[in-house]
Amino acid sequence: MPSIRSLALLGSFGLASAASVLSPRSVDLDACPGYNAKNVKENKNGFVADLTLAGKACDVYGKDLKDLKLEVTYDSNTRIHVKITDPEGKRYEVPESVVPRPTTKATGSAKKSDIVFEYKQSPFSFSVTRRSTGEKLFDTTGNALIFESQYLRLKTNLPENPNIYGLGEHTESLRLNPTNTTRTLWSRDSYGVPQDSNLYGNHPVYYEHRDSGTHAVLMLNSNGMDIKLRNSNTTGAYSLEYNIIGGILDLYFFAGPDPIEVAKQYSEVVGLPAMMPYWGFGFHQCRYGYRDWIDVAEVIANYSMAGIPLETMWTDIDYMYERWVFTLDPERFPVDKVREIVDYLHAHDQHYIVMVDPAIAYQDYPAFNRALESDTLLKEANGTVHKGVVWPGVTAYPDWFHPNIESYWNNEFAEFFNADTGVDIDGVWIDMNEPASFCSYPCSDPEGEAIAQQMPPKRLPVRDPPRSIPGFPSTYSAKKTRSIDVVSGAANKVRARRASVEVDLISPPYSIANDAPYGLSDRTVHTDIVHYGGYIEYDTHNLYGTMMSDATYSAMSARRPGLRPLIITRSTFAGAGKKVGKWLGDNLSTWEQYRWSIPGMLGFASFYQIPMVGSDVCGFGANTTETLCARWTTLGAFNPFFRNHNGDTSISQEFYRWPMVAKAAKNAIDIRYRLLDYIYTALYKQHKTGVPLINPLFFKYPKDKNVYDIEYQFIYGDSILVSPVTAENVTTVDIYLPQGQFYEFTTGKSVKGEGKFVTLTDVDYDTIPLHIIGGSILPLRSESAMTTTELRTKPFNLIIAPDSKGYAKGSLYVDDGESLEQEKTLSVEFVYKNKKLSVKCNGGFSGVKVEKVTLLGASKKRSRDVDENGVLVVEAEKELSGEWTLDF
Ligand code: MIG
Repeated sequence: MPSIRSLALLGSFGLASAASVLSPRSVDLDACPGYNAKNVKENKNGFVADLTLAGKACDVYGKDLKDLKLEVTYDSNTRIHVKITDPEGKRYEVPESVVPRPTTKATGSAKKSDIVFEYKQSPFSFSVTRRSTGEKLFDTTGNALIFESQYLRLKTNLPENPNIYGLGEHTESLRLNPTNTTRTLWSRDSYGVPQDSNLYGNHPVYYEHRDSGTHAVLMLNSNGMDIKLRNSNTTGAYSLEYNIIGGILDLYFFAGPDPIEVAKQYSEVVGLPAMMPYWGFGFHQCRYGYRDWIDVAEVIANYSMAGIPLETMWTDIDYMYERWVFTLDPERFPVDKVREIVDYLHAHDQHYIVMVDPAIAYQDYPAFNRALESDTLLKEANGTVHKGVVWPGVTAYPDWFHPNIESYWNNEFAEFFNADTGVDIDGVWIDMNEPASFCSYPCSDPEGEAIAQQMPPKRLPVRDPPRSIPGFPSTYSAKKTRSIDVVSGAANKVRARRASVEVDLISPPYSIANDAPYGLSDRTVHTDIVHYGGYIEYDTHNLYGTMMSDATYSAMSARRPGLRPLIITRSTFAGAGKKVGKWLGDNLSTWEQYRWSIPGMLGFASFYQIPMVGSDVCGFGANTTETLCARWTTLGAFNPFFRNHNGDTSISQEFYRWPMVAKAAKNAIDIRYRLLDYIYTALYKQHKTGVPLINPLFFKYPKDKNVYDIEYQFIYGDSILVSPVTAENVTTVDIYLPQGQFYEFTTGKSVKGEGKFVTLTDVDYDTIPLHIIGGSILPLRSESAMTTTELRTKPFNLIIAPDSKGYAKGSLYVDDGESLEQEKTLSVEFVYKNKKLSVKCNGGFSGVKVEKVTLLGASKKRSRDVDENGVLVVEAEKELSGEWTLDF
């Protein structure tokens, strides 16, 4: 049945018609009839029912579906799965190939479950209640369910002033403003990561924390959506409302009640995160705009001369010939020079990472030609290649659904990143995979003049005269340009559209609040493009980055079988952490964005199960300052992924550029590296169980109301409270110390937490306040090192930080640091009680030594070796094997 809108679509794609389609309309959604539940059939773990439209269709944004199917399954006694879809199950659902669903059989039941599903038949509404307290966690009473072809609406009532977290990727506060937040999920190249905007990744899960417990709700849907948190100005009631433009309602409820339990339960659906190589926790240096190989070599040499540990050097798109993926610029990054750099790095136990973009230059060159031959590019309905505009100019986009894509992508990696003849990378950085285009919709003439003008400026000329770099064999000399035949792509001026009158894939009736001027298809692949297997970009847009991540994981494993790939991506969807880490994209060098990087990091590591995460340290866009860069360096050392990255037009910001920053970097890396096995153990735990490797305060102190809003302090691992200075031009910070025993990390001095804010003063620019939480034992390497390879040879110093009852515990996991399958590992449990340390080791990984044990909070009366801060250091030459004890 053709609507006026779709007729407009079939006519012109000009901006005028797009704009008229986007005009908002105000409708009373609750005046819609909703559905009646009938034919309820119980089964062992739940029930199914039919839902039929309960009255006259309201057809707000299309046609109401008359019949729906409801399926409620108690997957376990802590998880309920609720699915509402069309009876035939023909609608698009997030493909199992991208997010495989749990394969374990349902074991829960309405009688035993911690959370209970209840419903009213007419009109149909449902609630999820916590059995132990009787509280309604989710409750749609009074809010009509709307289910139309391109519009789904589900709204739950919430308690007053609820504590809602998640729904990223965003730059909002950690605890979302419950009175007026709209979270839009639609992957977008979002330079400057603005607030109130859709960003690169999409994580439709929220955690709600109450005094009585925490639960989470996942809406497993990849279509564009607005999730609205509001409180009504008439009734004052709080609510959360999903407005989704396709797919089905596919909900998972996680019971908690402990917040860390919720994180674990969420990981049971989306998957546990990948284990990363040990060296991945080393310090990474990057920038956009390293002009040539000699710039790169110089930075490596400068770090070494400055005595600042550099684990991994990165290169951005600068290395590419005209920014075509899988090419090298023969003048600026000739293959022999790049190989020389890689050899140098590897000889010094350092690593190399470069960027790969998904968009392939529409040019006559091998990577493009092979993509054509293997038929793996996204195409228009008329069979021609779909074009966008990215760095190289006109580009084509891989179709990650295509059955040939794995062999295509694996082959490009095998050829270009060949260890013997090409660029032997250790990890890879994938960008622009929203996917991004510079071309504004309708991008009707990607070969035309208008597009050429949108292109980024040409690079700087090749440099002369030659320079020599300490430690590198050759000096620089310019080479003649290799000539490459550039054949312009076949004319494709006629843009065929998917001529469907049923749905409007370009300008659907409900417009999500996508922060792009020309709609869903603006500056990305167009939403009417059909992928292999019939998947439409409209439905799968939010999965593009995750699918590229999966393909890249397979390509990296194929070229180096058996080794854990380190892949850092920009766009993510729920479950992406199974394969990759993530950086927070193009932030700016401002104090505000320095602060925002903390909730940004916590979102991914603690809520979305993507633990390998960090911001661009010192900031990407705009110019940093010495003090901002110093502070951000000390904070960055407590991001799981620690990388200094910078934009091409910003001033240089490598750590050695300013004395204050160099000092900050040395201090912070020293601590980070001594703690590296501690955080590696925490990642291993998350990889195995879903327990987050860093935590917001409420994860650890769920009963303390004062911490629900705290977002600039966090817990690194489960035992170190990190409290950075957050403002410019000050050396003080007000930090919250929950009730309990703490110790200053650097001095070991005991500090009693009283559930109050305390002011720290004289916090120098090169330090960051750290407190060990009483009750923990931390395995620290006895000293830091210039590389993580060297670090692994150091013995351990065990720090015992007892709680007020004199008890502490901790753990340590050691393996070879890089193999996917480990032959031998070491798992150690430490317990301190009754003044005795007990150590229990498991596994055959041998040769790991303890050199010292340090007891904090020791009484001066006990021994004259106890210093004025209550620190007692005991020399203890021990191996971590078997079981042993040490008396104090
Ligand atoms: O349009 O490759 O977020 O880290 O330096 C910008 C150049 C493309 C965006 C990435 C940024 C990277 C830059 N890229």
